[in-house]
Amino acid sequence: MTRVFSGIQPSGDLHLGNQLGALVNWVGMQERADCVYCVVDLHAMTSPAEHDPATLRQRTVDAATTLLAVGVDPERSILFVQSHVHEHAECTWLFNCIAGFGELRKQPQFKDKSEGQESVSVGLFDYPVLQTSDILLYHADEVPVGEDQRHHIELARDLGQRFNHRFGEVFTLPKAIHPQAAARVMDLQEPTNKMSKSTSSEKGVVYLLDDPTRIAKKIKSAVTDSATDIRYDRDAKPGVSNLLEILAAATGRSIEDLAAEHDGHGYGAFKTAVAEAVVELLRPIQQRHAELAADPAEVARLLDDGAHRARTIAADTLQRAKDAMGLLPRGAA
Ligand code: ATP
Ligand code: LTN
Repeated sequence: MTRVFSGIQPSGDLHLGNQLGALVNWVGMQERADCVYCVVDLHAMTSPAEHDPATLRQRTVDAATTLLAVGVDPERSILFVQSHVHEHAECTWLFNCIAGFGELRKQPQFKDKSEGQESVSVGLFDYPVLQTSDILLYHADEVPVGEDQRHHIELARDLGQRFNHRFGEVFTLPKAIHPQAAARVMDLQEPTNKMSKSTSSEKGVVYLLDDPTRIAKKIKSAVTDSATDIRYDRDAKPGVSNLLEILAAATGRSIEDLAAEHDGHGYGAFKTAVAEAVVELLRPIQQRHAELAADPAEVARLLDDGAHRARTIAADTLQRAKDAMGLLPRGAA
């Protein structure tokens, strides 16, 4: 069976963009593949801003709970927290010794995130090597990610190939897949920017756990334009188009149908319809989240089981890699 691996950083509360752009696909892929999903807390420590320990810990539990709530099934898939499987950090050292300084320095995400920063950690520089370990330890065939991660997956392929060439076949070379998103969700206040966890104003972001009143308020104050027609045109009408796209993804109907139905009735009624659809979409997720959050021991048990199953795979791969590289096996001389 195809093995799928993906990870999400606990760098903020998950929002409608994450759900429609990525998590819906994570859940759907469980039907056809053997899926391993990871809350990548070690990656979240690399952001240029100093991280707050209590916040990191809370966000890690929240992200895992939300993944369970949206439908990641711990029976069928492996769901775990990256730092619970120490093989990721150890394998990163092995890859550090075959990765080139030059190829890491050129990584677009590193260039973006380090530019203009007063101090940049070695962790941020090494981020893609840790991501390589995440993927290669599980022999992943497919890695569903956003377009922005393309270079990181290419690096994982390059490092895997280099390793296999020098030391013998240990790693499977993965390929990035970019499943069609249910929607590319833009910020409600600045509809030309994507909705993002690390945004400056929460007003433009619908969080998966926002209550119905807050969801309605945010959608009703979404920036549109001074006209009144409802049609899909990302350039001329970014705000209205974003709402149409959200409504289509939330109801499973086509954008054309919805535009035809709502055109001529004004933005107010249209926004009410979008708000109702989003509230209905999130209701079951919020219900399931509340049940899980009321039972932290159960969440801890599920994550412990996930770490155990992940580790069985990762430890085996790491041992083969260490042997291949000539590290002396324990107990041998
Ligand atoms: P950050 O602000 O830390 O970059 P983010 O909210 O933009 O966070 P990521 O952690 O980069 O999200 O992405 C997690 C997944 O969610 C990725 O697969 C990404 O493509 C998807 N995603 C994030 N934001 C959106 C969005 N607005 N629309 C559609 N998909 C999105
Ligand atoms: N860098 C990714 C998160 C991530 C990941 C991974 C994704 C870390 N390790 C392994 C896929 C596979 C991001 O920021 N979206």
